[in-house]
Amino acid sequence: MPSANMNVMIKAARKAGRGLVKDFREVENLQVSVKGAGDFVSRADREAERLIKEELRGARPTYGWLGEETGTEAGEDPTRRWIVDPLDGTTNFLHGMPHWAVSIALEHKGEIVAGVVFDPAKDEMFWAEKGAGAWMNDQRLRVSGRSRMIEAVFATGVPFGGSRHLPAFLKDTARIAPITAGVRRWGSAALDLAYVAAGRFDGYWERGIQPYDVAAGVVLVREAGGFVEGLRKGESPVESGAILACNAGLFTTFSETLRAAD
Ligand code: 2AM
Ligand code: CA
Ligand code: CA
Repeated sequence: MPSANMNVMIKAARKAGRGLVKDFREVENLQVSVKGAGDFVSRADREAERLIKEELRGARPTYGWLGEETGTEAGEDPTRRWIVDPLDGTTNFLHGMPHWAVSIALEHKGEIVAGVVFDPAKDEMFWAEKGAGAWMNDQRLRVSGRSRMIEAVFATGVPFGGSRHLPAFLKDTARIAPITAGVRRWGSAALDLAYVAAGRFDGYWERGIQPYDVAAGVVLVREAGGFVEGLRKGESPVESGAILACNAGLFTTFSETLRAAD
């Protein structure tokens, strides 16, 4: 049974999802000019964040806030904070590709205790709460059982637009790609982690990410029996900007391959 907080998070994600689906249809139907598309999408994600904030702050007015579009706001309760990316996978959205999501996490005393990643185009609601398991709609999730790298498929993100993380990413890929069944770049960090939780991807790594990209996904993977760590040993996967996640059987090989000294 989802908790009261989880019901609030799911309701907020659905509400934002409904608005985003309408906007996405306009993009798909080419009613948005290529020139105006960037502005259209930034309006869509600002509106989605507004809806989410209204819902979450309405239900839990004392909690703090971190949202991609509106930044941070301290709450009366310094121990609890919502972490929200209203639209993760913006580039897919803009190009009419149905692979994007709403991501909402709840942090308590510095730890992510609940997360929702909602893919409205496929009506897949991924949700997890610490100690209560990970779910997709009403189906329990479990990470994959593959323990051989050569059978495993990994998701990642390619650093964009002149990012300083590109050389390290190329090194990672040179190590991982030759020993695995495949590497995918689908453009939504939140869904990459949800798919690891669902056993679709066997693992995921990325550099140059923000807390709101991965906060909800981290609890999904852990509650589905997977491992999540900072790419640099000992660092936070949510705060450090570099993350790895996978099932238990692959963890040693995957993490050691990515962390190997040059
Ligand atoms: P976004 O769609 O919310 O921007 C994919 O690798 C991840 O990187 C996604 O979580 C995506 O989030 C983020 N991303 C993609 N392009 C980006 C850009 N130009 N600037 C910042 N983040 C980006
Ligand atoms: Ca994002
Ligand atoms: Ca976003």
